[in-house]
Amino acid sequence: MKPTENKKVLDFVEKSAELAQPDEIVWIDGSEAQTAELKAKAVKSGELIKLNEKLLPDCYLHRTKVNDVARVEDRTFICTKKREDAGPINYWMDPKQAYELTSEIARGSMKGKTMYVIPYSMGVVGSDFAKIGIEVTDSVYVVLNMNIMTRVGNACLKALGKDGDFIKGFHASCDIDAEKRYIMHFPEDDTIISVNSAYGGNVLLGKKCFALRIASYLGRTEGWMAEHMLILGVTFPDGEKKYVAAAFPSACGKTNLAMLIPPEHYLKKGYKVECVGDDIAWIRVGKDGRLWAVNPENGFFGVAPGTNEHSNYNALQSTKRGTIFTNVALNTDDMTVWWEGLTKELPQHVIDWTGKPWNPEKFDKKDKSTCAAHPNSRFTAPAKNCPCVSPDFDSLTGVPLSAIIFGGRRASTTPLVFESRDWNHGVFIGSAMSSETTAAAAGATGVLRHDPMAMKPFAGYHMGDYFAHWIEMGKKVKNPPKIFNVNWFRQDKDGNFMWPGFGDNMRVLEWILKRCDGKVGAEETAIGFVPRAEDIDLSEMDYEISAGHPFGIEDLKEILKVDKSLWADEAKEIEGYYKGTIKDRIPAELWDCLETLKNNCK
Ligand code: OXD
Ligand code: MN
Repeated sequence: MKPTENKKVLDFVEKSAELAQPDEIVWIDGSEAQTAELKAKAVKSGELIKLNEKLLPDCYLHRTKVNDVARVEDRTFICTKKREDAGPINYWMDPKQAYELTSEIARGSMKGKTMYVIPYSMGVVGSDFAKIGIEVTDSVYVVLNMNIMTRVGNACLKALGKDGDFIKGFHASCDIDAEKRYIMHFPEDDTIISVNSAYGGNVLLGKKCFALRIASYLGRTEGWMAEHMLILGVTFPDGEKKYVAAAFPSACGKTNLAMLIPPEHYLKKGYKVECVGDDIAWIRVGKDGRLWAVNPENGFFGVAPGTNEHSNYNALQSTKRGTIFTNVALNTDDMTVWWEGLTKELPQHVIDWTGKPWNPEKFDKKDKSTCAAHPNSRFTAPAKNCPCVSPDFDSLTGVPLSAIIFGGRRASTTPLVFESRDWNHGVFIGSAMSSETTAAAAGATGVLRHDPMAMKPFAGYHMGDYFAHWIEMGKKVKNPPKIFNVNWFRQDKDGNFMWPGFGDNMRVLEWILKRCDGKVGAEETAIGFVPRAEDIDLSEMDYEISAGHPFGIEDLKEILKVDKSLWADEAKEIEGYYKGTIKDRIPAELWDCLETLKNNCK
């Protein structure tokens, strides 16, 4: 029996089945019994490897094909009727052509297979923020991951009722042929089509495809925002709680910041940090004139390498049960998982992410091809596992934002932290963000690229219009959050990181939140307000920049410095990006900010 009478849902499922021709259709109901059955099926087929039940209960390992390990930005399209509406930095395809092309590829591709229908909600079912999607897929791996990452099952169909609208998602694994891989978005039709991939970011359609690309488009038309941001809450010793949202490009530490453990002396004073979300924020203007945010996801799709007890204890704990690992290494001594950075000692009996025995003697930190785990290997872990998950995680109203933080990976130029002069200047700072590329997307790593608001790969429409939407939102908020920029990645001339990052970022967060309350001063510089070094708490700091060089106030001064000549170059670079890449639709307010920056750096 079909679990819904919603004709639009039934039509979508029928049309998808007509095209892909599966042998059977299974509706995902969200029950534990069905989930257990699917896990057993995936283990039997070899899609999942069951891990040690004692050490990692209900955890599994999955390996993708070696040609399918990251998001593929050059095969990700925004298919609007008018090319210019997708803008200059999205790949565009005519919708008719895109439908024809993907239909051709997907036709008959589920023969002999099961098509699963996943009703899911981004956001708590029934909240004002929540939106429903239906994803059809031929992959059990996708079903099981969506089950962790979103709220899945009959409750979503019930919320949809007989006539409710939803985002249609069609995923067919086909032959995982990289040449025929397409991730298509039709924002004007509320539709996503993904073929020939089985990597998370390309196929868990609720995540980047819906919650960012389609949702950013919806947000613009409906007056809200979908952002690539973590959300965290800080509780002060007096019990007051404040929330912050922060946008960093992929694999730049959003999960680490979202789950930060403050240094010991902060904990002793009673500070607490709680995680509301690690990747995506949906933000609306509340009745009180503040911005309110929810995390529409229900789990973490985090980068595994580098995660360990010290770097991110909370993330590691989150992966201890009910987790699906993708492309990490398998430790055959005890059927647990391993990745570079998990332990100092290298395990001796390991199968690498491609399924081959790994030779620890050949491991060379600097050569990614010798790694046991893929650099973009991931864990899909339920948010409720996280020891510091916020009690507001399931809040229907979301949390009010005191600050928005932008950041990127910059070896030079950008100071540890600075504050914008006002909302529009903050939008300018976000629009001018650039960062060194990481393994989260296919292509070279370590190359500096512009990534406005960390949304370069995720804005579902013209980037100039997206900037204008930010400016418009600023006009609607009576009490806007203050906007900051941070850079945890400054390097000295020998390439050593000058700031410890991780838990010590609390010191910067404290300054930021004090600024929001007007409790601390700052120095006005050419680029905005920068802390006075003595206003950042450096007590009990334990970091050596390099051998015999413990971090001190002089180092802090160095990474707070604003070098006008570097910023004059940066202004030229931003101007080149605006004029040469975005080209049009950039709001006048941002050109004014650029002019001010140029003048300030003369
Ligand atoms: C992610 C990404 O997976 O940004 O979150 O690539
Ligand atoms: Mn992300």
